[in-house]
Amino acid sequence: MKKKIILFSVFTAMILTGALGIRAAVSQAAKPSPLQVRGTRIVNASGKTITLKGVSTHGIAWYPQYVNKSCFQSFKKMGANTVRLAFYSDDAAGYSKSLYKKVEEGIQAATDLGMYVVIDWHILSDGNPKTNQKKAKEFFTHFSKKYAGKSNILYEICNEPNGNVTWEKDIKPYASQMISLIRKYDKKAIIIVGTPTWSQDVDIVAQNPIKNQKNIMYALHFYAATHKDWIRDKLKKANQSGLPILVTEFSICDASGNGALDTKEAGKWMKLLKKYKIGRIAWNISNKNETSALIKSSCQKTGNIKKGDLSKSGKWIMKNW
Ligand code: IDC
Repeated sequence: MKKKIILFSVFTAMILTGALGIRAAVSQAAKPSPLQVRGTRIVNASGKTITLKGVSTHGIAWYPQYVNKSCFQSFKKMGANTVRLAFYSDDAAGYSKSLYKKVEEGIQAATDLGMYVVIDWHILSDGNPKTNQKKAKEFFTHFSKKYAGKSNILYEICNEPNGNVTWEKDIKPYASQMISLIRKYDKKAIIIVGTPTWSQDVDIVAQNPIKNQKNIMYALHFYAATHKDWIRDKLKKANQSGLPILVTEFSICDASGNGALDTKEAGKWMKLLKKYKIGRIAWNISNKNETSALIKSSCQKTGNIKKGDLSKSGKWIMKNW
């Protein structure tokens, strides 16, 4: 009888610790450690270097169906710890205030999964960040107020400045204003600033970065079949002078988001990013008929995406990033 009781209590204890163990794991996943910029790197609360590996949505006006938990979870299983929500700022590219809700859904989904989220103000055809700055202010006021103090939010304030735009006259003043605006509410979150020439000229920014602000990083974007040694040289130069860089967008096709893949150049990029421990976010979560789409165009699923559902670029990236 005694034996039976002992066996029973051992068994109960096992079940209990098992259940608690699972619970602990879940709640751990739900709370990513707050990030800060230290030197050229991102570290967590205990000072450990964190390399962000992420996937970016396509424009959420065009592909809102992929902004859901099951979809993000699929990429998490394949190694992603970050999701970037691309919110195009130009009216012609689908800007609409009604899409704030989609961004919020995306943040919730990523937060539930314990993932980091980059809220991306996706300027593109509106090459100068000042063009739509009024809307940008409204956007970042809304989100920084709502998510102030959450440990998993990063703000990317201007995707890719381009055209007749300079760091000194346009981007830096824009960034300074937006940083002050965000910091009114969110004192700590990492803010990522776009750089001239579609976020390539990190070397120019490194000569005159933003001063007296914490947790600021600078964007570098590449499409491996177009952007090769000369952009990697910019990255090396900027990194060596101490500029904290995050690759908030890349693919291994050409800069149109389409065309042939260049895995040789992509391999060189990955090697360099790993060496410097620079984070990287892959463009784009959709099944659009273009080679940068991570999901193959014959796949209609918007969640529970498996390796077999990925496009060629998707497969290469998930294997090699
Ligand atoms: C591309 C999309 C494509 C869309 C186009 C215009 O892949 O489907 O039609 O934008 O909105 C960027 C931009 C990113 C581009 C991508 C590929 O940040 O918005 O997406 N790209 O051209 N910079 C360099 C390349």
